Amino acid sequence: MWQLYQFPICPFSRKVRLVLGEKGVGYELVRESPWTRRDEFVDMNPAGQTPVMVDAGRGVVLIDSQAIVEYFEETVDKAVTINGTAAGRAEIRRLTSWFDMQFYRDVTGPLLHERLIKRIAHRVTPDARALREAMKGAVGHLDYTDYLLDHRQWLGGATMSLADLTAAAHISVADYLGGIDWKGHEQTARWYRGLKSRPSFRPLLAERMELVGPPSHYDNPDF
Ligand SMILES: N[C@@H](CCC(=O)N[C@@H](CS)C(=O)NCC(=O)O)C(=O)O
Repeated sequence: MWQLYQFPICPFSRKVRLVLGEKGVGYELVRESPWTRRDEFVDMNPAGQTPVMVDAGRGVVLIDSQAIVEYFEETVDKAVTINGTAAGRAEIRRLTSWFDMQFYRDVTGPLLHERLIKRIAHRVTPDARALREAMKGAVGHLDYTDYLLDHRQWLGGATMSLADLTAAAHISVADYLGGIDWKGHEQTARWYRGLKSRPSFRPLLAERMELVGPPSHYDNPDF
């Protein structure tokens, strides 16, 4: 049985969980708080980052969300998430990387640092300026997803793909942390409502971190 080392609002773990959910791969959750740098976890992943997936029975350890999802793309036929032509797959990979790098740098990373890690690990209050910057960054990113969805049915093209699951993973964490102002982003909100109602998404929306809760609209599939 696979075990996934993660914490509930890690966007990279959510990306993996959405892919596993779509593909119907079973796994057990193991709670890990990477900011504590637990020795046994750092021994397993020298980067000390979540997610990590382990199949102890077969001696397989997978590290890094992209490496993990590509492993399951290669080994599970159901629900291909990097699909289409070579050019189409390149576009899916570009957008996946866009959310994992740029969106994380501008939005998810600062929000996690300010609202969660500072509170839980350092017991200090968030920096209001950094929070404002992250929320401003989210507006710019959602303007871009609105633009993409004006031209395509899904972010990466005509069918749902890893680009959508990755974007939704990051946006869901930013939304949990109160960093998304949905006003004026109807295209993205409509797309996100569709993803939120998928069976792969529902368990994620039900989970909570200690000390830091989401706004009331967060798990409403119609919002
Ligand atoms: N490239 C990695 C990034 C993983 C990552 O940054 N995870 C965060 C939690 S969401 C983490 O463990 N941060 C702790 C650290 O970087 O020390 C992936 O895609 O898995």
